[in-house]
This record gives sequence, structure tokens and C-alpha cells, in this order.
Amino acid sequence: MIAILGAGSLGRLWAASLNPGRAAFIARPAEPPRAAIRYRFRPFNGPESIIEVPWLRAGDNPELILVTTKAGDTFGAIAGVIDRFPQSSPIILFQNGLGSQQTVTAHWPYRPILAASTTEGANRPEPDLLVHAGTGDTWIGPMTKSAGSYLNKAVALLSAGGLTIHPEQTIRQRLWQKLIINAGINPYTAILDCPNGDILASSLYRDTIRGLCRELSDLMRASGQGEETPEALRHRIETVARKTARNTSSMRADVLKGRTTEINFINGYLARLGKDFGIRTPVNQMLTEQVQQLSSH
Ligand code: KPL
Repeated sequence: MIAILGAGSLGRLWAASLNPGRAAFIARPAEPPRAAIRYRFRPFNGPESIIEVPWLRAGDNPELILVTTKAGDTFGAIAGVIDRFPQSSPIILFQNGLGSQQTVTAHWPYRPILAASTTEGANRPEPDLLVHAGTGDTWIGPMTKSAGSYLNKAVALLSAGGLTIHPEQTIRQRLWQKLIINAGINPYTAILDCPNGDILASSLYRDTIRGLCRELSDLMRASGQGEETPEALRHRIETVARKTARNTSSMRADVLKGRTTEINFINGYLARLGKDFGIRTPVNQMLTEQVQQLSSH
């Protein structure tokens, strides 16, 4: 049994891929007991089906716990349920950005905690409809010392669902690579309220992207993430913006739906890191403040 904490798009995608009978959602303490979660699942290829995912029962001992909450909810969600599970239960964190993973591993350093970075695309155009909009890859790697010995088992368990999973010993590096892309696309799409490709022609982007990439390059070096020139980072950001030109970024979608964005774990995280290292980050700060003004955060 694989337990999933967080019944949003990503949690539902994993549940749908692992069902029947392999996945259960973990109820939060404040959640009244409800019937199983039922939704329509529209796969990337093939016909729609109905998915029914039960709640984990008291005493169930899952082989793996997937945490698919938003970055800002993650620590509280885990803290509310973790005492139900043995110290040896492996936990995989699926959050965007950086910062939430560090908070969790700093608090539970002896638990086997892994992190994942995924390019799977899923959304919920209606509350009871889950669309697997784009197939991708998922990399999983250890964040705490004791997690290393669980990696192969976790990859095998998740691969059984049919999604493409890779073991990744240097998962922090991969999280950083994704952070760079998200930092260079997401806030602009939210502020400008446009699809990813349209940011490239805007004056906000054109006036600030050089400064942003300089900050990103300095922060990567200071964090031990290697040398990447600002130009190379800009090239990567723009390649993804062109490839996903018609997409609505996750941050723009959050703003449009009135949800809390993940800005504090993307540009906000980078601005905090800059303070720690004594590196100036005016562009990250400006983007963070502008996105915070658009939403409840
Ligand atoms: O990961 C993304 C997101 O929306 O969060 C990008 C790469 C920007 C694609 O939309």
C-alpha cells in the first residue's frame, strides 16, 4: 500500500496510476471521515475511467508515503500525521521549488526522506475530473542519510504504476535545475497574466532577465551547485518558455484561482538565500513582492 498525503492534481495522478487497490489517501487530523475519494481520470492516451481511492485506515502501515501537498502546506501536513507511522516509513516529497524540503529534513533528520522532481503534467479543470495533460519523467533521490537504502524499492514501487521513474543520487542538483526554470518563468507569467511564451516579448522580462540570471548564477555558485554563466541560464529558461509557450504556469494558475502561490519557495527562497550569503538579489525580491501582492501570498 502506498499512502498519499495531499489529494490535489499530483496526488490524484499518482493514485490513479497505482490503483486499483495500491493507493490510499491520508486524512488530516481536522478532516472528518468521508467516503472514498471518487473522480474521473482522463489519461494522456485512452478512455476516461472512474477512480476510487480509499482513506488509509488506522493501523495501516504503508510501504511508502508520498507527500503531494503545496510547498507552503507541507510541514504542517506532515507534522499532523507523522506520529502515526513507524520511524522507518520512507517519505517522498514532491514539492516545487526549494525550502520546504529543507524544513522537513531538518525537523526529521533520522527519518528516510526522499525528494522527487517531476515533469508530469496534471490538472483539474473540474473538481471531480483529473486530466493527465502531459507525460513526463520523475526523478527520486535521498535527502536524508537513511533514505539511500530505500531508493531502489521506492523506484520499483512507483514504476509499477506505469509512470517513468528514475533514481537520482544528486536530487538536490535536479531540484535546483527546476528551480532556475521556475524562477525565470513563473513569476513573470503571474505578474503579466500571460502564457509562458508571451513573457519573452514583455518589457518587464526584457528589462530584468539579465539581472535575474546574474543573481541565479551567483547563488548557484555560493550554494555549491557549480558554475553556470548567466547567459547559459537565460538560454535554458527561454528554451523551456518557447517549448511550453501556450501553457499556463502553475503560478499563474494559482493566482487565477485565488490560491496561495509557491513564490516563497521559488524567487522568495532565492532572495532569502541571498541574504544568508550576502549576495544582492533585487530582481528576485522585486518578483517575489509583486507576486505576493497578486495573491494572499
Ligand atoms: O514547471 C512549470 C510550472 O508551470 O510550474 C513550467 C516549466 C513553467 C511549465 O509551465
